[in-house]
Amino acid sequence: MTDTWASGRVALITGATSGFGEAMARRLLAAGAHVIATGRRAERLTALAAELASDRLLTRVLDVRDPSSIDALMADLPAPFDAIDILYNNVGLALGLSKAQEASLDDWQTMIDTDVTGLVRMTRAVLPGMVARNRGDVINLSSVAASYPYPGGNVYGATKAFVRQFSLNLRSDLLGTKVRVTSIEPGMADTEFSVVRFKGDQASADKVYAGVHAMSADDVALVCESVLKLPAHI
Ligand code: NDP
Ligand code: 8X3
Repeated sequence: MTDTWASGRVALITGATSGFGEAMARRLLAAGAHVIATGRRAERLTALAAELASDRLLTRVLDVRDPSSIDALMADLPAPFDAIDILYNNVGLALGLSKAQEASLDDWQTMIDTDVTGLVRMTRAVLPGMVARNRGDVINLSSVAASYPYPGGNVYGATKAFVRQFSLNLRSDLLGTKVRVTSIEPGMADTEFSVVRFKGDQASADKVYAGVHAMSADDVALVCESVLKLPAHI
């Protein structure tokens, strides 16, 4: 493969078994990057590896809510996959659409553990290497829900506001380095997001996208690709 904008770059993608993460993994791999694709569903990772059949693709089971899972991933990356310079911090989920006075506290805790604590832990695991190499892109998946509330969005929206604000604060800390942080805040995109939100209820999930020209996962990957193509000073 001839050199491209992605040649020689190493991307760690969280949530690569579906949706935005899978689309980004495909795009990065096609563009020549080395890709570490992660997620909890081992069978999806195995299928992806079999389909894409590339020695630039490494798959690893990862649960971002489990610190030991993150430690094990980071401790066991063979060269050149150990020099990560793209962190696609994509894992996140919404659970339920109940109003705050009726919502499940367990669901709230799972969203916070995943969307906030998981993303923070992944960032803390990868950032020191990027700073040491003075090279890198952190792409954090926030949402329009970070800025625009809707009934039942309560804790999900708040986790995404955290992601956006965390991204802005990271920029302050990284000023003077060539590590760039980008908060991506998509609107509605047709992925497994709503099936997860409605806990497997496909009919309720389908209603979310009925009559709407929702984005695809690859549309979002295209936006992220345009960020990754920018020179480091932008
Ligand atoms: P999907 O449900 O399609 O994908 C979510 C991915 O996250 C899956 O690969 C899932 O894999 C993984 N995941 C979930 N929990 C964990 C965990 N604990 N540890 C590791 N991996 C986990 O959703 P999207 O692709 O749509 O969402 C991606 C991100 O974009 C999320 O942060 C979401 O909040 C955000 N977003 C989505 C929008 C939309 O409309 N779709 C709009 C705006 C933002 P597995 O189950 O195998 O672990
Ligand atoms: C996902 C988009 O509008 O369903 O973050 O919250 S929305």
